[in-house]
Amino acid sequence: MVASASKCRTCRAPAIIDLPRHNAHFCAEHFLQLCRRQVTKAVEQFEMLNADDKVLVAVSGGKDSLAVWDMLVELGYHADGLYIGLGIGEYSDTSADYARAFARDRGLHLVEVSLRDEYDYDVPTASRATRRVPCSACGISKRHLFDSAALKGGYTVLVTGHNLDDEAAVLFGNTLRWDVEYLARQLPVLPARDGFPKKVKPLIRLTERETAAWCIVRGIDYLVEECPMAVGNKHLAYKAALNAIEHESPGSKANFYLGFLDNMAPLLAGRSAADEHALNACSSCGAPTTGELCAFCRLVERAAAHEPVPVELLLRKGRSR
Ligand code: Q46
Ligand code: ZN
Ligand code: ZN
Repeated sequence: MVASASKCRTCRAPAIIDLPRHNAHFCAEHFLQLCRRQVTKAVEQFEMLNADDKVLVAVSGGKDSLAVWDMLVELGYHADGLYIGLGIGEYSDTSADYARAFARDRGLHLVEVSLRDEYDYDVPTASRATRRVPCSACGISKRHLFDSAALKGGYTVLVTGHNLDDEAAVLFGNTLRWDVEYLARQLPVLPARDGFPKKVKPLIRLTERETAAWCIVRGIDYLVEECPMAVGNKHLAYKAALNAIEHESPGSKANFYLGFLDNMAPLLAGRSAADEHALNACSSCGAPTTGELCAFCRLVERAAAHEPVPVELLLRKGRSR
């Protein structure tokens, strides 16, 4: 990760990582300290968590979600995990193993929900049945199940592992389209309202390289493989573009996203039409929605009636496009 002669900025011991955007190298101990400080700073600046919150962390088995769960427990929060079995072939089976092993080894509680077992469908089938791209069907499912699991379990906050790279890439996409509606809602904290739990993103000040390094230093085994459905996703192209800029000009990514939060987000407050719609209860599941039936129940209706679609079928289709 780093040239062997480099020394930690704080203690001058041999460094294990260089962080060009901080123009410094760090040893393991002071790297972890920097990560904790960045998370604490985000939590405090945006009033994400209180000491007495009951926290539910959405975990996928990947580096970000396991790192944020680990950090919050280490910082003294009461935090349980939530794993959603999306039914994306082998990827989902392996990701579940990582999430379970993490929880088991640390004596933590993992709530599990399986789309196939509990709702009779999986993401590839929902994608085919609703003619949506897999990530759209997946997103509708995850958002609904995050909300319902948090409310059912009496959790006060739902945490996701979105990091600086994720948020900067989403911001980049929203800016390229000047999508004011999405820009106005791209905040690291969404307050609880009308049957939705509070949702927060404590990793917004850490890059994915840093969360991966956190896991390595802390001995956390995580699933390195990305979801096979992400191939060809625009999000990955935006990340690559931002990485190229970051390489030339370290710190650009943080300036872009954190600068947006400081300078632009306040100007957009109140510009989201979604905040204005009156919500009523879904006639099937009771979740808040603008229509009669919520998007999740409409998706389940069609996906559960469809014969199961193996993930390989969608991947083959993706390759031949
Ligand atoms: S899990 Fe789901 Fe992601 Fe896979 S299908 Fe897309 S949204 S890429 S975070
Ligand atoms: Zn040090
Ligand atoms: Zn519903």
